Amino acid sequence: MLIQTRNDGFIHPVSSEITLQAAYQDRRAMIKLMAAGAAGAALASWAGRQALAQAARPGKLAALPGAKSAVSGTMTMEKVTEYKDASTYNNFYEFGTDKADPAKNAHTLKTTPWTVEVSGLVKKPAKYQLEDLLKLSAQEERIYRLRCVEGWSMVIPWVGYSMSKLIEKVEPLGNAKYVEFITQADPKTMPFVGSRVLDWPYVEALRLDEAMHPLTLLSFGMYGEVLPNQNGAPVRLVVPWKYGFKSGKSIVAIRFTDKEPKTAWNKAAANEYGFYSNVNPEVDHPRWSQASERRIGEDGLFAKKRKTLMFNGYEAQVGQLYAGMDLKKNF
Ligand SMILES: Nc1nc2c(c(=O)[nH]1)N[C@H]1C(S)=C(S)[C@@H](COP(=O)(O)O)O[C@H]1N2
Ligand SMILES: [Mo]
Repeated sequence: MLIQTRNDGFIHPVSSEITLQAAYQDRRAMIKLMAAGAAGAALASWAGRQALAQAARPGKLAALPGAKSAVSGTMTMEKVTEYKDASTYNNFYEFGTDKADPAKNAHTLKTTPWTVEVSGLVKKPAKYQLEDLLKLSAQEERIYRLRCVEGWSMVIPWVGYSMSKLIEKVEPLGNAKYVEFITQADPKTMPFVGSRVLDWPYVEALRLDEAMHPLTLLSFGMYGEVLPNQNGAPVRLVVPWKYGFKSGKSIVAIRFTDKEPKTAWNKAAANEYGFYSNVNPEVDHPRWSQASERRIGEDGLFAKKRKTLMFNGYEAQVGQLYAGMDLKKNF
């Protein structure tokens, strides 16, 4: 039996399971198409595209299927970005600052064995082997928009589960207010760790209630497979209503604190990158507008840009987290 083994740490499914997964995904596609048929041709073609995009595994890495999520806001009518674009146009500065660098260089990242240490203000600090973290909750598939602060966006089907599942397991203490995500910084396998662009390791953080929000995803895969290294293997965060840099890749430690943690981009340029970094078309970056965005893969260079939505389109789900806050001050 030969299966892709770039992420050797994952338990590889036996061939009978692979057949089952393929059948399951086709069945899902069928059901979607049938349901859409009743609702009209336009919807059918949309559902067909969606179903196809999701049913067709790129077949590059080990399968990691997820059941359709029941969390509100995890489905979108928009066309899913091609896997090729999502895995070759990346920001992962540990592997270089050019968008093409991570896909070229991240093969050196060693994702097995992988441990995530949870510490700080929790009742049950723990060290999780990746395999145990994967099994902590059922994998879900969620299609999220990811909006980079630089003005481009993608639509990606992620696989993972709500960060809240892990938080509930470790039981935060009453004085825990923030969650810090510390990512891998290994100069031996990450060629640009040591460069002076950022202060390594790349650290990001959320307020505890943001981390607990059901949309905050601890992600292990995309497009029905384990994450490619360049997208943050073997485990990353996806916070869909914030600029992309809040979604730390290749996480090795999670720390609960009572003080707002110092984060990588905030340390690099505090006037440009605030702690919150919620997607907001009305709050510009000091050097450029944030009112519109370019969708990777879809829009040509001269095509009209899309309007950026408040909280990246997730306002109904997350708006109440910021009730009463001045979002211009807390940018
Ligand atoms: N460790 C680490 N995580 C990171 C980054 C990084 O440079 N290092 N870049 C961030 C930025 S700016 C973006 S837009 C997203 C990009 O994720 P993607 O390549 O999967 O689309 O990852 C974020 N997570
Ligand atoms: Mo970004």
